[in-house]
Amino acid sequence: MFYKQLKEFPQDFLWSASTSAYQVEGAYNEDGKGLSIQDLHHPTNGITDFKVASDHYHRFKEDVALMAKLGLKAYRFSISWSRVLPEGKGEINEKGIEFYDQLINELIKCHIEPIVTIYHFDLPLALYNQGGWNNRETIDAFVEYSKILFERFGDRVKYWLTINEQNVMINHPNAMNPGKVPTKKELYQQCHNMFVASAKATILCHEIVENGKIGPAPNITAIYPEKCNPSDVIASDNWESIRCWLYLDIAVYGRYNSLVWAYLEEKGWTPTIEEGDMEVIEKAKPDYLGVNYYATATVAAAKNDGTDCQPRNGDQQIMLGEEGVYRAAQNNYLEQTEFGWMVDSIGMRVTLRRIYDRYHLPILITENGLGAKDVLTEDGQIHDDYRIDYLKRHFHQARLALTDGVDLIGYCPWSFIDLVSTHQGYQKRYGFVYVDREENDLKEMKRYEKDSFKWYQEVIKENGKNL
Ligand code: BGP
Repeated sequence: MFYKQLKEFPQDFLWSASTSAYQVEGAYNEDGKGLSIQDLHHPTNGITDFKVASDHYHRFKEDVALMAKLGLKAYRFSISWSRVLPEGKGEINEKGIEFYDQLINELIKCHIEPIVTIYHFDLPLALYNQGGWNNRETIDAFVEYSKILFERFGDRVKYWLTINEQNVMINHPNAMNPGKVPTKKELYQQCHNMFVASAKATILCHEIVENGKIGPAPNITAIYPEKCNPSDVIASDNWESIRCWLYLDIAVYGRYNSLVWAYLEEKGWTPTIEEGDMEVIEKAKPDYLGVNYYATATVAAAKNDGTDCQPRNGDQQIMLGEEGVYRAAQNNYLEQTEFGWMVDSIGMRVTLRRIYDRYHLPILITENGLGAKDVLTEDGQIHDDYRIDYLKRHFHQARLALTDGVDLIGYCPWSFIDLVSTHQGYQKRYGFVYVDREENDLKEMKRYEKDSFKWYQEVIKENGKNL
């Protein structure tokens, strides 16, 4: 649809940016922090581990000052579970609480709304060693941990996100399981346990945090059929339900997606649902939906002949296909980033429209951005015009989605500052702020504003009116 005029971004639009604790903080074993599963990460191919990261733990004041200079209205970050509870439960590490207290106070002082993700991929190692999400006691630990956060920070933090990309943790389990990779049956049990945990945290947030708003933050994307062949459409529906709707249907409607349930039954992967689980899940009502969006996916009908799953390296955006369910296909209408992720700004509008149409809840884009090999010039500049171009196109589509009627409340590009990419360390950078370090040479970690920093600063200043 062509519009004569596009809607303005609302005055209180949350122009934001994202990070996550283990990718940005460093200080992995300081001030009483317990280890998380990410701290076991051993560098491969010269890629850094997460031990020092961007040293935000020690430089948060300088970083918040940069956020203020950028003009951010909000900042999405995650809390490290094992910094607050070194064993995942039990004794609180007051030093950990102190760090987040200071960070939150600094943000508030700069009029930046904190948006907190409770759990972003960094399960405490102690819990992992006791079975992790296979063990229902992890549900109780998550609830205990969430309660501490709501009680300690709920007076200042009003926007909460339960679990980052639960769907990625289930569909791409390698990075979350330093030991043995769980079977699919185990993964869907873990998935169910996480559903119960988030539901309990959602209910608790509403009880404890005055005017608190809480929602999930899965990685959602529209799935396209390769052709208008109806069998391709069936395959794209299959994958869209398995990858996306399962997670949001549970959160919003409190029920398992019927297509996914049929799939789980067929595979013998249905989870054990204990008495009371579905009541809790149904009772928990999110206030908004966090959505991480990077790229659409295109699929073709499964052949079910043993060749549907491609033996190549997948990551959270690169599909492998699944025998008898769908095959990965090429989309020749789209470009790719240098790391092989599809670039599809219009696909973001498609995704937002589908989500809003299905759930009618406010949407916060909790992640979206371009990972690239940035270059620091001798005179301290980073000319990331490719990132500006990427974001400009996506922001424009966000505005179109807003004009389409989607209740979009904010946008948190990934990432505020360079941080450790999950697979490519500092070779793949996302930030508005450059951090001068290499994979294994920490240098001084000086911060530099990229060209995209200045561009985003303007966008925020004029409330996106030229997008
Ligand atoms: C999302 C994760 C983030 C972040 C981002 C970029 O899936 O929620 O933690 O890492 O993807 O991905 P990568 O770091 O692999 O480039």
